[in-house]
Amino acid sequence: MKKTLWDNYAKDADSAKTVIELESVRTKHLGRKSQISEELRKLSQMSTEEKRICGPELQAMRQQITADLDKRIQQKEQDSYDWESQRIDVTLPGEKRILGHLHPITKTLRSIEDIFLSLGFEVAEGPEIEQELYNFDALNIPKDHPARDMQDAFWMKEKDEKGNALLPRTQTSAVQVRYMEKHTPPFRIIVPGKIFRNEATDASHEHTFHQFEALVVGDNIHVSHFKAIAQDFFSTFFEKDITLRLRPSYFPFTEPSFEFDISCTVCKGSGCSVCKKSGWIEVGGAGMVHQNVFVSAGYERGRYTGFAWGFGVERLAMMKYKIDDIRLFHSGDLRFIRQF
Ligand code: FA5
Repeated sequence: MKKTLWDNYAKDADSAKTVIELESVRTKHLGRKSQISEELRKLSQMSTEEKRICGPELQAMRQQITADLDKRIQQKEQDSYDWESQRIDVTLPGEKRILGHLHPITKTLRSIEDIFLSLGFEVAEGPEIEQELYNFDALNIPKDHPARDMQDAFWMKEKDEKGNALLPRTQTSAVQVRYMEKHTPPFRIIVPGKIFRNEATDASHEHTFHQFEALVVGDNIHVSHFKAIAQDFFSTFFEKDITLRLRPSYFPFTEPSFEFDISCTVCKGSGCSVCKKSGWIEVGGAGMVHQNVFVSAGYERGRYTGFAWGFGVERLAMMKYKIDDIRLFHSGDLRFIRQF
């Protein structure tokens, strides 16, 4: 019986040419309707003695056929593998992959940070959702002060856990008192960050944009320090000699306050469409830190002097890359982004 089972199986297995045919042999010789299954079913009618002999014999035959089939299938798979189609031609040109890259604003922020780090400044940060206290009150802008209208704010419906009114900050100046509360002069920091204003947009105004604040506080800091550092920064940033101009202005948190212009990087001051024929471009506000702000931070009135400025990052990027509409930065238009 054993021999017949094996011979029948081996005959079929030898004539099978493919893996599929070998699988049919498996069904025929090991499946439910196979002879071996038939013999196994008959065991129940046999005597105990017969069962003791035939049972293990049939199981061993099953295992032998299974093992032999597995071996044959593995061999067939190897023989029929199409090695040629898997060959890699290393001389073929590579496929070009589209890589992402940094957004022009991120690039601009990074180059600003690099320049200031090389001048010995530290980079400080603050939250984008800010307390009314740091964004306004501590900066010498009390609630009923008309200067609040200089920057239209969005307000949050929720207050924080201590009941403080919250808003998306309208200026990076909000970080000034936050930083000073925790640090003692002398120090020099820049604060790059995103800010938000409830404004109508046009080619040079966004509701969401970036500023970078500079704050230098110590003994005997004066306007000439500010001018020298700004001159150095702009010449390095634009990789050309830049002339600065300060005009008197008003900010509640600085006294005196300035509006800050640089010579037009496009026409070098002779007058063009970018500078509206004036030869100058306004880039930010600045001034000597008001003593009331130092008092808000817990410093003694009159103990320190310092300067601060807040420059618009998009405006600088527009001049550097010659972009004529600020709204392009957040447009999500890949034709624009891919140029950088
Ligand atoms: C301020 O935000 C003051 N915090 C600046 C400051 C800091 C003064 C420290 C004194 C001391 P102002 O609102 O002018 O000032 O904004 C400063 C700069 O941000 C502007 O000169 C401009 O470059 C940029 N800016 C202002 N509004 C917008 C806007 N809607 N879109 C894009 N850039 C803007």
